[in-house]
Amino acid sequence: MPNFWKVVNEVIEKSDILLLVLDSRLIDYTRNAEIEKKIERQGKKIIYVLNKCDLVEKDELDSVKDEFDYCVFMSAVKHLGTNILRSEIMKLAKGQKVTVGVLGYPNVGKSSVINAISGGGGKAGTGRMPGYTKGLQRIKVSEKLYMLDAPGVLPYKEDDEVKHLLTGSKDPHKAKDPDMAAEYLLEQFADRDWYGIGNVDENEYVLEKVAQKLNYLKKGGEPDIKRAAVKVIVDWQKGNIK
Ligand SMILES: Nc1nc2c(ncn2[C@@H]2O[C@H](COP(=O)(O)OP(=O)(O)OP(=O)(O)O)[C@@H](O)[C@H]2O)c(=O)[nH]1
Ligand SMILES: [Mg+2]
Repeated sequence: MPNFWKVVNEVIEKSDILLLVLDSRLIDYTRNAEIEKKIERQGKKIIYVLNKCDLVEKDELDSVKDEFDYCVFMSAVKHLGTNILRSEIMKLAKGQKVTVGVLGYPNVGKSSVINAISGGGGKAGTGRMPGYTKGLQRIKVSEKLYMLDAPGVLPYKEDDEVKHLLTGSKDPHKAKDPDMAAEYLLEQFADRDWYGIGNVDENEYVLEKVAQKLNYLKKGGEPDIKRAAVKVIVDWQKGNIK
């Protein structure tokens, strides 16, 4: 993982406007007060981009709108919000040439947002696994608009694997303990019954039922909990379950 403050400071310094990209499913998780303060202290403007909004219900989003001064709901993959975001940027830029830096957790869709704004063409590399973007990259969108794509960064003091798995900042295959994050999702959204396991009794273990349902069995027929947990998190990160 690249050095957090080194990346953040460099992007802030080189930018006139900052896009802070958040995951619409986990807004509070992916917000970072320290970065916000730092940008404000430097008198630079922030636009919050609530990306992956295709993965949440609209009424959920309406209720968070008031939390932000400038925010745009966006789906970089479905091209929702692209024009609004571009016009918000140009409004703040007041017709001047601007550099817009893009910051956020790994895998929230920073590079995808840049590509959407650039009108496709895939100028910024994107990938399913967190940690795709390696170094700072300057991308010309138009004569007046330049964007800085940065690697995703996690605050140092954070060492919360569950959070990193839920936000897509960590590859579930490399998780020490994927069970906790998977259980959290399955319990939090039990009503959605993603894997068709039906009701889970108190004395049953939800991941065990998922493993059985998916036919993930170890030699001897025991359910492969870990494999099921990784599958649940991968599905969540990819937006296959929502
Ligand atoms: N459903 C959905 N998926 C998205 C959206 N935006 C990006 N993704 C997916 O999220 C994954 C990460 O996208 P990237 O643009 O590479 O994310 P990033 O923040 O640049 O990631 P790093 O460079 O690794 O920090 C990719 O699989 C994208 O297809 C969106 O609006 N909706
Ligand atoms: Mg990237």
